[in-house]
Formats: sequence, structure tokens, C-alpha cells
Amino acid sequence: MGGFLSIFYGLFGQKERRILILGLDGAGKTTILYRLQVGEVVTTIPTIGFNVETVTYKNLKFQVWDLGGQTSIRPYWRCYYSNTDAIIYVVDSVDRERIGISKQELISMLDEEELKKSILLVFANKQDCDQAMSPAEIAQELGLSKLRDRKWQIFKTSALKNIGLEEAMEWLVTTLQSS
Ligand code: G3D
Ligand code: MG
Repeated sequence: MGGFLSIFYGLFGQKERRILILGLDGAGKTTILYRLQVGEVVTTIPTIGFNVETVTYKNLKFQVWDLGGQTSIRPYWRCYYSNTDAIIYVVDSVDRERIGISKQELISMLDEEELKKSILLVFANKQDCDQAMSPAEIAQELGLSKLRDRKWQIFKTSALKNIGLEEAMEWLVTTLQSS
């Protein structure tokens, strides 16, 4: 375990790399952030009142916050978008009830001008649960096949059991290196 630092090694050039980890509350984002074990997680609460968790290691920066809920704070998220290389979109594969909301939130994010060039990784998380929707089902529910001009990939993950994260990060690094 803990091969993540070596996976990211290829990204440590001059350029800053910024990765957002987004999704509805309870999807598993914070758990994933801690799983990466690339540095200390720092939680800040901007004055407008949403939690942003950040991990920085060398010139690699991960930022996490919850989507859904208050639409009034949405404009403030923009402060965190600029130069985002990749979005890791985390879905609770068990949460059939909110998959539609998750889709809407994803589509709204992808509409943002500043995120037009970001690559997209979707994590079909909580795959250790019996009731989990398959990645194919989730791809369908999110309408991923309809995405245009976007490099994307979906992964089966269990943040709890540390399954699939390494493979996904390898894809991320390879894709960033070639972009
Ligand atoms: P969030 O940061 O997206 O809001 P969290 O989500 O990382 O806080 O996770 C929410 C809950 O889901 C946590 O449980 C966490 O342990 C659990 N969880 C995260 N990933 C997985 C997974 O892959 N499988 C399973 N079964 N559970 C997962 P608690 O009980 O602490 O609320
Ligand atoms: Mg969290």
C-alpha cells in the first residue's frame, strides 16, 4: 500500500497541477483524500461558509468540497476553479435516490468555462457494498457517453477498502503527462 507518491512522481516538473475532488456529501471524497496519503489535509472554511479540504505535495494540489445543497454559494466556488487539470467526480454507487442530483451537479460543473479543459475521472465508489450500481449503470445515469470534447474515464472504487484508487491515479498521471 501507499504507492501513491511514486505514482505522482512523473508530475513533479515545474508546472503546478490542480485536481478537484467533487461530488455530493457522503460520496467518499474525504476518505479518498486521506487514502492518497500524499500530505497533510488542511481544512479551511472560506467566509462564505463551505469546507474546502486541501492536500498539497510539491506542485500537486488536491482540493475537495461537497456539491449539492445551497445554490447561493455556487458563485464562490469559481475562486477554486482556475487552472484545474482534472476533476475526480465521486459517486456513492449505493445512493440511487440522489444519482439524478449528482448528474445535475456534474453537468453544472462541466459547464463552467474554467473547467472546459479539465479531464474527468468518475469514481463509482462504495463498490464493496452489495447494493452498488455498476460503473456501466452510473455512466448511463450520469450521461457520460454524451460528453463532447472531454477526456473522461470511470473507475470502480472502494475508498473504504482501498480498491481501484491506485489504478485510477495511474490513469490520471498518464493522461496528465500526455496533455
Ligand atoms: P464525503 O467527504 O464525500 O462527504 P466521506 O464522504 O469520505 O466523509 O464518507 C462518507 C461515509 O461513507 C463515511 O462513513 C465513509 O467511511 C463511507 N465510505 C467512504 N467510502 C466508502 C466505500 O468505498 N465503501 C463504503 N462502504 N463506505 C465508504 P461514516 O460512517 O463515517 O459516515
Ligand atoms: Mg467530506
